[in-house]
Amino acid sequence: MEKAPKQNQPLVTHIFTADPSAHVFEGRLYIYPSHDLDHDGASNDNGDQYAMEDYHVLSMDDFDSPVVDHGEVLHLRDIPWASKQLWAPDAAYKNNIYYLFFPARDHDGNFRIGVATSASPAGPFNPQPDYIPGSFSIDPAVLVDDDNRAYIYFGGLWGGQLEKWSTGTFNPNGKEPAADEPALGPRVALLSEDMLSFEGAVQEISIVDENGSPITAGDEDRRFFEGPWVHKYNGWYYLSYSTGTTHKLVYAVSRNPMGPYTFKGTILTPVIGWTTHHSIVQFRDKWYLFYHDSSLSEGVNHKRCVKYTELRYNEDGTIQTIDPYPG
Ligand code: FUB
Repeated sequence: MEKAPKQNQPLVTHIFTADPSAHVFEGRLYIYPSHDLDHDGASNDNGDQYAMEDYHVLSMDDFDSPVVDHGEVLHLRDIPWASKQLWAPDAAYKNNIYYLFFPARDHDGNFRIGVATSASPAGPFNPQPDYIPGSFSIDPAVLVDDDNRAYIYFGGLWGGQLEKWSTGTFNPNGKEPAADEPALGPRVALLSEDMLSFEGAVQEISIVDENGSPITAGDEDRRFFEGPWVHKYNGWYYLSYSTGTTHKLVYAVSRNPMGPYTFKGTILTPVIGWTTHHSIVQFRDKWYLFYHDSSLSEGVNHKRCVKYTELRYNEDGTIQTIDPYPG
């Protein structure tokens, strides 16, 4: 058990953690991170350095309480369809069941998205024997809306292979669009009532600028790269994501969970390390950003640590930009 966390400091230091998906379940905060491995293997744009093999769940009663590590809740060896790289997960609650959604490479080397279930938010999680039919790419994030419909958002470029799925089927030579063409958007699908499959077709989300023109692939300060997250505030859907090559967390808003979304601004300026990945959650009367950086390993990209900080809205609903290293 670790001490009570401080804002902008690692939540835990006994393991490397990343990609935090935070939720309030049963009145407590639960964080579903990736569990980074401490290794010196190859590092490349394909993401081979992110060689994670299991998931841990972290939780805390509130921000004044110690962080509990619930230990290993799911391991690669127990997932029949997966071969390697358990990347950024998310969790959801519906039907009195907790669902863990996670990406991994299948036995052909393609990223797919799987589901595992538990009676407890702290796991352990029992994986389905196969990945979600029709799933691809990485970084699932699930929103259970006020009407109890559940939407799954996902996608990521480069190692996450999204550009290889732009036609709907896998093309090993698939490329990002030209700089002046619309960028690839994250994907969204409605989840079936039992949360184990997609209902209807996977759709691409359009992200547009203030004039309604699509954000282009060359607009690397604003285009989607990976790590989609959707939360709801005052009746608006907020889609936030990483810009990858420019290392920002940015957001866009819509009245419809499936978009189109209008680009609004930057949530978090670049952190130490290449990747930036986050979640946004309301706990009691405040909002929080959970994110990661590589400060715990002094800058090693694949040895990251999860942190949190308060997130504030302006009166017009825009989000105040956060500096991860204040003062
Ligand atoms: O943790 C592995 C990958 O790095 C995630 O899936 C991406 O979002 C990036 O954080």
